Amino acid sequence: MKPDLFQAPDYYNLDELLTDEHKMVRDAAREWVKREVSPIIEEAAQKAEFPKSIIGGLAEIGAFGPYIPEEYGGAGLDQISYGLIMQEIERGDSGVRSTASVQSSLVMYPIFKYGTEEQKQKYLPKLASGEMMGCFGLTEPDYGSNPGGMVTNFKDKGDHYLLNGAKMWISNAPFADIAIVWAKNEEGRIHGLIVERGMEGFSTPETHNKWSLRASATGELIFDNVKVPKENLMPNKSGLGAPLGCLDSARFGIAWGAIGAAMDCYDTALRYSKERVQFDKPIGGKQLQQKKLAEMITEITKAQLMAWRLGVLRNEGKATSAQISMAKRNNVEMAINIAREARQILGGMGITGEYSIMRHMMNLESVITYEGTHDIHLLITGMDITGMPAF
Ligand code: TGC
Ligand code: FAD
Repeated sequence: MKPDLFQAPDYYNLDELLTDEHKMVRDAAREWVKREVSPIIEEAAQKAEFPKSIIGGLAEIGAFGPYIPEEYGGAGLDQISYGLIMQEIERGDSGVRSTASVQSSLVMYPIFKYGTEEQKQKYLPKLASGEMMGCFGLTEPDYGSNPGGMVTNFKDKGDHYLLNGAKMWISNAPFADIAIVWAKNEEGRIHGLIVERGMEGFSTPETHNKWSLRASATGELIFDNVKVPKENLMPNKSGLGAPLGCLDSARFGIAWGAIGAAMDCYDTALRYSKERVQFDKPIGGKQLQQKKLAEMITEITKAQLMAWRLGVLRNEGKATSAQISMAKRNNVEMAINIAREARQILGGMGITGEYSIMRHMMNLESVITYEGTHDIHLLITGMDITGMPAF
């Protein structure tokens, strides 16, 4: 892969909206991605391997639980810092950002929000340092967009719960030490359980043959009469709103992360357009290529403004789930469109692993699908403005 010459676009001087702490956190993540992710990510994606060697570095830049209080090992940062870290990591690769999103918003967040003090003390510091990795099991083979229909269930057996069922498409599953598992009790109410690797009857087969998110490990979670200790149930919230609350946090991170992927594609295409000469002129001097580039920077700028405003609302505790859905949907579509256009600017070179664009484009096919599909987020906006669910 070519050396990483990334220069972040900031067309509307958005840096002026950031605090010194935001910029420090972002620049540290940016520098780390350039140093530790860019040199290895193409090979990891080609081999379809999650590069476990970067787990320690992710922890050091505060990517695991950025907004979890320091007393539990988190970085105690605000929501905009969280967003900026996700942006920088996804500038490197959406699969690496997935690992950080899952660990932060889908594993640490539910333990912090819904768990007991003992669970927080036991798991959060180890998750923050990367000593322990987690995954989040909501989706099932027959229940993807409609997780409320899940059939995974647990029964009260007196001194333990007995868990049965299966989850699929689970990021980090093949190597996770713990899984946050959403399952129904005998009354059909959804609860979150912390299932640990090594519990008898619990297995995590890897999902192979992916053309997308190849540097992220995806797998299934299979529960065959797994005895889960009663103290592993998170008691402080139940119902579908509990997992969906975690998704709000992760979707917010994705709204920022997608900007990173788009910035990388735009920056690569802009540089290439100035260097590549056809018909005796750089292709960047041709109107058709300028139209693509000008539209890209316009869309990136709009997405940056939306993410920043959403971050302010999240910091104030005022962002609604529907506002988060709108940003996730808009920004991921923006990124995938930019990846497709940027790929064309590079001509044949655009399909090679010499450049990051094709990898981003393929990754974004997962990002536009997971954490609620593009269609589902549109329906969430539709429901919010009309009051009528059309799912
Ligand atoms: P509905 O009846 O609308 O709601 C059920 C209860 O949930 C509450 N609620 C929310 N709470 C918090 N945050 C949200 N975003 C919420 N949305 C709804 C709601 O108020 C209600 O509460 P209560 O107390 O009245 O019971 O539920 P529904 O069954 O009609 O479904 C609504 C729908 C379609 C929006 C929801 O099911 C949905 O979002 N589906 C998409 C599924 C999804 O996003 N799956 C993601 C799986 S995890 C993943 O993809 C990780 S990828 C990780 C990575 O690698 O980065
Ligand atoms: P379906 O729900 O079957 O949807 C198929 C199509 O139908 C989509 O186009 C959808 O938009 C459309 N559709 C569905 N319902 C409606 C409707 N009511 N009206 C109109 N159209 C509709 N899940 C986890 O729990 N944890 C993870 O860590 C995780 N990681 C993932 C990693 C990857 C790489 C991928 C690809 C997925 C991951 N997922 C994870 C699962 C992901 O959240 C689901 O794939 C997603 O929610 C969609 O579910 P589905 O694939 O079953 O599609």
